[in-house]
Amino acid sequence: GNVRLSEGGEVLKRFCEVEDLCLQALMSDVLSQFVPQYYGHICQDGERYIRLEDLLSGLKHPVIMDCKMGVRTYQEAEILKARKNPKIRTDMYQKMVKVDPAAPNAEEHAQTGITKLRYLQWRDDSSSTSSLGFRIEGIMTGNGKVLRDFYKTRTEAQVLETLLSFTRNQLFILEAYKSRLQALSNTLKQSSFFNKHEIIGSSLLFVHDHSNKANIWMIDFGKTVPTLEDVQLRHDVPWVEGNQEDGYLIGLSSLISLLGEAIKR
Ligand code: 4IP
Ligand code: MN
Repeated sequence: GNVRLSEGGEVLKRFCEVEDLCLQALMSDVLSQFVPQYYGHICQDGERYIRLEDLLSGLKHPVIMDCKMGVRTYQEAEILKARKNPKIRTDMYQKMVKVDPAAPNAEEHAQTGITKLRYLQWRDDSSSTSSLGFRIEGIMTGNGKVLRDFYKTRTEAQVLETLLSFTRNQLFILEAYKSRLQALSNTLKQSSFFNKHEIIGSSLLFVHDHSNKANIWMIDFGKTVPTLEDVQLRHDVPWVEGNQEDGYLIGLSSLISLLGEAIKR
């Protein structure tokens, strides 16, 4: 999508101020070891880009999985937009119908449109986001094939099957992923960035290759914002409108326990 390769082990990502501010802050946080190295900006052909470490550099036929973290993937501001000035999106109605023709109600069918909030909530509820606190967004297999059909991967059993096929049941890889997530969990507790940011739509990128290297990185901070009034978030409690909670740690413990299940298999 908005990431493109550049020379010299770097990637360029379309500039986004919200993300840029997060990356700058993260470079001097204990979490920096879980975030791609940030090298500032560059302008090319009149477009501004963020320069980041290429996480795939040096890997042979990497296998990649993107997990979007949190119990919701929309900001609280999206609710206000839907209330004040509901914009009806035909493209989102069409994406919804393609996955589940029965999902729209009579009114939505009649107007062949839905709000972005409605679409994102439906995505969260039909995937594992609302229940497990994360969802699988996409997988790239070693031969470069991209799998994106995880819209209805919702139950623990379905996610577990996907994790097993992604890792091809390789115990060594599953264990490496699990311990990396446990290290992340410990580091998040010490991070001053983490307790003062609402992390929405951010992913964990799982990467392994045939040499048994396996790693996990925090990416995508375009909707990660400092909390209002310096509120400290817990990240492990349910979200109710206004509490700013994102459920990041709910997703992280689900992932750790599912990897534990996969290891037992
Ligand atoms: C996408 O839905 C994702 O939610 C995008 O979020 C979002 O982009 C898109 O909104 C929405 O259509 P699907 O993944 O189901 O296709 P992300 O970029 O975090 O994946 P935003 O703009 O919210 O970042 P629109 O409004 O860009 O269509
Ligand atoms: Mn986006």
